[in-house]
Amino acid sequence: MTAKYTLAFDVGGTKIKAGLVKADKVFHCQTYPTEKKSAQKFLTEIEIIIKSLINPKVSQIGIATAGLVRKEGNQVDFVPHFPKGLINIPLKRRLEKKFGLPVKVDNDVNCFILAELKYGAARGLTNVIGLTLGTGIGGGIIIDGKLYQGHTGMAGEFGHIIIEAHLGWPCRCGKLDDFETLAAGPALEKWYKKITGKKKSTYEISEMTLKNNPQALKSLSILAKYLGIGISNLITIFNPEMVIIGGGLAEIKKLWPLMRREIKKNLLPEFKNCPVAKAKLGTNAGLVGASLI
Ligand code: BMX
Repeated sequence: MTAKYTLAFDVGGTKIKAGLVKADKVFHCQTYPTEKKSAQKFLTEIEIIIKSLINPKVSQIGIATAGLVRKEGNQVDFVPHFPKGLINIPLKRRLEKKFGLPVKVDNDVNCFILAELKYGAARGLTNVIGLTLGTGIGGGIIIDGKLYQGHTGMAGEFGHIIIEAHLGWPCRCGKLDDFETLAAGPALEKWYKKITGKKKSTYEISEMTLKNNPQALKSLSILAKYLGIGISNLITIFNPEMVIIGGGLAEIKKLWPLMRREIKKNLLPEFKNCPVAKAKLGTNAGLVGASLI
């Protein structure tokens, strides 16, 4: 039998990854800067990448993208972290017409959790929630073994729930003090700046935690406090078998005990045993998941 591949994309606010996916393996993986000047330029970029990767063994195109993806039409609808030009893009319709292959589009973290369910940390489970802690906080929900998409396909935008409303920190979605404003990657920099008055990158702060720098650890513990509030709320709502966490911040070793303690602190005894585990598939989860939607 001829091996069938998905030509998969993982589209983020700064970069686009693309490759050919078969099961959990990714071939010819390439990375490009996201073309943000206009929807037209973005679509042209996607088409050029497809032309460079497509071959007769490709049976479908799968696109994992940050942003809210509307179910009917698989249109990328509203993308808070992208420039205004990149909203309401009819990706599916346009690419299907041009390449004559089925095109599927879904949110990046929906794809992440599908990949973790099939090949990663959530294998064999049926009720799981996933979060990625990166530029934003993305979410994916598996209920009874299936991705829960909600009424219009946009369920699981965990980054935009409101958990505190006193700081006035704006999210790019327009709201103040939402979960990702307080607890994603850029938030670590903001907490560090609030404590020290100094600017350091997320990477620098994470390195400083390894050397037990007190201000870096303090910033991390504030971030963990907010992760504890958000994630314990999600556990209370979904009663999952497991919570899977991925994204850049999940690589900070010292975050884990702090975050787990803060989550437990906020939970009813009945929920305290819910395991909070690290994702297994690493940076390929989005591409692998794009082949599963
Ligand atoms: C934001 C939102 C989500 C996305 C999440 C993780 C945009 C562009 N993104 O909450 O749709 O899943 O970030 O995205 O609106 P990342 O950029 O951190 O990978």
